[in-house]
Amino acid sequence: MPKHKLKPQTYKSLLNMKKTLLLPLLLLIGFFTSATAQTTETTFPVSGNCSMCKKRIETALDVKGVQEAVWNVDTKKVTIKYKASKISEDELKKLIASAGYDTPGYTADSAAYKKLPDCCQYRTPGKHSH
Ligand SMILES: [Cu+2]
Repeated sequence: MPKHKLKPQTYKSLLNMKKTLLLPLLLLIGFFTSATAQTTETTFPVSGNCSMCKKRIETALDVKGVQEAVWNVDTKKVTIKYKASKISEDELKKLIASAGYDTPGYTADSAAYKKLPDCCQYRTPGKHSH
């Protein structure tokens, strides 16, 4: 039987199928809504100079539990969307510090800071060449 010649019976069973699918679909939507609700957003200052710093800071935050990390070169602040069940704000700050950047409560790892290019050494004024 060609597929486009559906009998009324078949339509009915299709409608029934839609009803049966509705419940799991609603459950699925509920699941995603609650998953979104578990996302925590935080913003705090992070020292830095330029787009290279931005890349380094954001790369340091590219870990499990972090959904989005954006460092703003103008405000020198990072905004992180993360799952508090997977990672804590303190851990996020430690990641940034270990990449060589100061953030409230955590001073940059000095070895990592020394490795930064001159232009990125945010503690030395006047070295900013870009
Ligand atoms: Cu830089």
